[in-house]
Amino acid sequence: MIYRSFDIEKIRAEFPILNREVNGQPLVYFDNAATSQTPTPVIDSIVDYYSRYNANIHRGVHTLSQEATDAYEQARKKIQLHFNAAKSHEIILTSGTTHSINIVASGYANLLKKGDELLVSAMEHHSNIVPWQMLCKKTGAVLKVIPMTEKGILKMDVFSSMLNEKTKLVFVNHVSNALGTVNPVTEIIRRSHEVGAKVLIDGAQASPHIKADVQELNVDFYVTSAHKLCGPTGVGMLYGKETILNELPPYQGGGEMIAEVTFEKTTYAGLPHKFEAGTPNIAGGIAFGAALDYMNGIGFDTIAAYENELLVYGTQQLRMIEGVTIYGEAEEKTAVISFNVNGIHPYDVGSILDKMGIAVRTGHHCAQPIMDFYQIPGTIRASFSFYNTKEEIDRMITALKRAILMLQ
Ligand code: C6P
Repeated sequence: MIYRSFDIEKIRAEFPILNREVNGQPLVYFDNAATSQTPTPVIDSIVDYYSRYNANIHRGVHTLSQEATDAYEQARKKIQLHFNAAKSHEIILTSGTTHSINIVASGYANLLKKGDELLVSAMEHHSNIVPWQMLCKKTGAVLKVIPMTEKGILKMDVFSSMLNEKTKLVFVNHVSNALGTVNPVTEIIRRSHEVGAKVLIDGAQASPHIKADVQELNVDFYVTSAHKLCGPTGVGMLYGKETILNELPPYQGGGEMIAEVTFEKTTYAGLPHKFEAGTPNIAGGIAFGAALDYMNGIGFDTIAAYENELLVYGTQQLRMIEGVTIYGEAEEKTAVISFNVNGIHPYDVGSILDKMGIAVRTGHHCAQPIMDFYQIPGTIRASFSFYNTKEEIDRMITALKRAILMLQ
C-alpha cells in the first residue's frame, strides 16, 4: 500500500523485528507507547559505533575518542535542530524522561520555600508526579492537581483559577500515555508565565508524533526518551532554557561535570556538562540522532496523518464491539486507544491477545491516578505507530472478539 509519499511495505521492511512470529503467529506490535521498535539505520548506527570507533568521549586526544566525541556532539546538534533549541548546550543528554524530570525536580530543592505551589495535571505518568512529591517533602511546597473531564480533557478554566503568585512550577504532559489526549501546552505555558511560573512539559508521548518547537512554545523545560521515537532505551534529553539551567545546581557529582577539583573545593563545568556526570550512553546518544534522522526522513506531518487514520479506523472498529468502553475521547489525540470490555479484567484480554501474536499493554500504565479517576483497575492499551497497518487492526479486532467469547 502506498500512502502519499510513504511506502508502508518499504517502511515495514526496515524494522527487522516485524518479521518475527510470536506464539506461532506473525507479530502485531501495538505497544508503541511503551517503547517503539528500531529501524535498521538506527541499529546500524549502534553496530557501527561499537565496530569502528568505540571510545570514551571528551577525554582522549586519540583518534577513536575524537571520532566518538564528534559523533556524540553531532547527535546533540541533531536533537537541538529537531526541537529548535536556541543553543546546543541547552540539550542535556540523560538516560530518559524520568532522569530528566529528576534533574529539574532535585534542582529546585533550594529554590522553593514552604507554601509555594506546584501544579501537576490529573493525567500524568508517575515520572511526572513522584519527583515533585519528593520535592514538596523537602521544601514544604504544595502539589495541586489540575482536574480533567470524563473525556480526559484538562479543565482549563479551573487551571486558570488555580494560578496565582504562589505558583512556581507547572508540569503537564504534552500527550497522555494512558489516554492519548494532546494537551493545550501553548496555552498552559502562556498562562503559567503570566504569574511567573516555570513550565516543564513531558514530551515522552508527544515526541513520536509531534515535532515540538521549544522556542515557539516558549517552554522552560521539555523532556523525552529516545526509545519512544525509534531510538534505543537508556537515553533521552532534557531541554532547558540556558538562563534557567544555569541557576540549577548539578544533579550528580563525578567526572565530566567539573571545571576543577581539589580536596577543598570543586568548581563545575558549564552547560551541558554540568548535568552530565560520568561516562554517558555514547552509542545510545549517537543512535538517538540517527532515530531523529530516520523519522524526519519520513516526515512528522506524514507520520501524524497516517497514524491518525489508524486511530480513526481502530476507534470505529472497537466501538462496534458490544461492551467496549474507550477512555480518552479528546478531539485531539495521538494513536492511543485505551479500552475495557464489560466486566473482563484487562490482564486476561492482554494474555489471550498475546497468545494470538498481538502485543498490547494492560494495567495502569504507570498512571494510577487516571485509573482511580475512572475507578477501574487498568485498561487494555493499543498504541499505533507509522509502521502499523489497518490489516493489523483487523487482526486485533478478530482476536479480541475471540477473547471475549472465551472470557464471558
Ligand atoms: N511510559 C508507557 O508504557 P522513561 O521510562 O523514563 O523512558 O519514560 C517515562 C515516561 C514519562 N512520561 C510519559 C508520558 C511516559 O509515557 C513515560 C513512559 C511508558 O506508557 C512506560 S511506563
